[in-house]
Amino acid sequence: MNASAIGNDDLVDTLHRLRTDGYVVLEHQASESLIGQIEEELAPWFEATPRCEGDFHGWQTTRIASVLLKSPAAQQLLLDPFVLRLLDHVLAPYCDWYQVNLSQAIRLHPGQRQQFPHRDDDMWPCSKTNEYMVNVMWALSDFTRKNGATLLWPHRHLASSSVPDPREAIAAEMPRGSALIYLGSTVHCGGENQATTARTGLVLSYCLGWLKTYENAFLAYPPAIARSFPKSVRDLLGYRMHRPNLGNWEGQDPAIALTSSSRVHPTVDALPEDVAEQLRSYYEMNGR
Ligand SMILES: O=C(O)CCC(=O)C(=O)O
Ligand SMILES: [Fe+2]
Repeated sequence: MNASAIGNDDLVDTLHRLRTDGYVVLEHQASESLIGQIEEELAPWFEATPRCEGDFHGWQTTRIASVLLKSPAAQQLLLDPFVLRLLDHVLAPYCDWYQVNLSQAIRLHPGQRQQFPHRDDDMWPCSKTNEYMVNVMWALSDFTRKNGATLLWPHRHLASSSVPDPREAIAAEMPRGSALIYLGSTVHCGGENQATTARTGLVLSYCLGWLKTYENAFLAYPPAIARSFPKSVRDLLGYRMHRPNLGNWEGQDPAIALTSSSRVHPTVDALPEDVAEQLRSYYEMNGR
């Protein structure tokens, strides 16, 4: 990974492009050896997993879920420091902490038609005044217009909904190891694969910590599995309390489920400092 070479100017510039265009490409963000390792770990899963069923997920497409388990090396991409710094600006101001929305490897086989243009954040059916999610599509193969590179409609995240003109789409052409970052509000879709070889990407997506996620993290990575993950990954999966009081287990920080199966616990407050202070002054003022 070359994130350490990225300075603050790059962060400001990348954030600006992400917010303005709705997407940005970081070329060669991951090392060839890391991408090779992920590819190797996912190969048997791609071999074994049947093709998707449905017009949205694509009939000539293979998708692999629970990637952080099936490819432990992919956890390094999840924790890419530069990506996390971007999320600190785009998502962190609107939640206690942001979380993994999904991990999904996507292989578009030759003949896969163009996907329906959509906004991923339409999963959450409400009007939005800030971003709810950010996707990172890691290129595990080269992405070209011919093999189905993700199509994006720049600036459409700011516009009203209507099916956009395919002629206005940009194809996120990028070499293997690059990262396409796009907002949940960005109109996009998988391209048509007119090539003779597959296009493979790995989507790691992040969303506000208080949302219901696309992939159920606690079934994908139950305590017996999550226990062996680094804390930084477990935190991103939601093995922590989202203040105030969201996501607890037996009234406690859900992280205790990794070390204890006891079901006899006190329910404890998990409050942000300003709320805790509000409660304290309420009782002080009322003399109790
Ligand atoms: O495969 C791609 O390029 C994009 C897939 C996508 O947008 C989706 O499945 O939501
Ligand atoms: Fe999508």
